[in-house]
Amino acid sequence: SGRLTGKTIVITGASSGIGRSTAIEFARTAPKDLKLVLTARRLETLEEVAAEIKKEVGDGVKVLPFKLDVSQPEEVKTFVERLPEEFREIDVLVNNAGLVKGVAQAPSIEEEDLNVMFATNVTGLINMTQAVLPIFKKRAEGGKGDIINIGSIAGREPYAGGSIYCSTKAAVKSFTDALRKELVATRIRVISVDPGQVETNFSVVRFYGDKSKADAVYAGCEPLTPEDIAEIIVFAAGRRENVVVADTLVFPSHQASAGVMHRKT
Ligand code: NDP
Ligand code: 8X3
Repeated sequence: SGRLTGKTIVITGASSGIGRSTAIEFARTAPKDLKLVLTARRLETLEEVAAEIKKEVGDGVKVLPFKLDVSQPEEVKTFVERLPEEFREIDVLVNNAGLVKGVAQAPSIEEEDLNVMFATNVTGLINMTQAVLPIFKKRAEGGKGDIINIGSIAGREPYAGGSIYCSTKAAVKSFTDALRKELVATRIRVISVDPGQVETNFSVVRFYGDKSKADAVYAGCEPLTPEDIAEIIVFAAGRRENVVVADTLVFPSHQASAGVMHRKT
């Protein structure tokens, strides 16, 4: 939509799944004068996404692949100053980077898994928000810009074998909802998108690379595609300035809660 023309958009975790699809969807929706900063740990994969966007929409969209590990506070703190000047006037931050590790239950949860999930999903998201908000707050009317946080059904409904991941997403929900209240006197929009089951690399990462275990998660189901979530993110960012898509929960039709899944046998 015309409302997105000329915007600068930062996406974390843009090398795969929902983040990657969101980058492509923004480019398709606003193929003129958009600036996309694509961040993740894998720079080469980001470069492939950038090439794909260029092939599809041409040179109207400027894409900057940028290596950034959100779990490293020092990298995040210096992120904005390390951007080339033409990409620093950020309008939209999509806090999408996140992961789950394992299905272990207490007291068998690996310390490393616990730490990486919190450092990425929670501290990383908060640090990114704090790095970008000062740019938003300099603008008129108390500030302007969009923070779009990717939560999860897991943040609303914790399940056995997901205690840590669910805790991280509950923390994202609380941070998001508090932030919206803190910024109520501004034009800064705090937007939450909470997906249910989406087929991405998510379950492959959960099972430490075991593809057959990941596939079993979706057996007999028709999960959402990352494009489905990307469309909702881009829709929210493209609304009229006074419209805040504050909170969304998105399921595929066979899913009715974290645990209620209809499987075809
Ligand atoms: P993917 O595994 O496909 O993508 C995850 C992305 O996060 C990758 O681009 C990865 O890039 C990036 N990432 C992971 N760790 C870091 C880090 N430390 N710093 C920067 N980037 C990082 O999974 P999804 O697309 O499914 O996940 C995206 C978000 O959606 C997550 O927050 C997830 O919790 C959430 N979600 C997913 C659901 C699902 O069913 N798939 C449902 C609900 C929410 P790289 O490895 O290159 O760093
Ligand atoms: C991912 C959804 O239910 O697999 O956030 O944890 S779930």
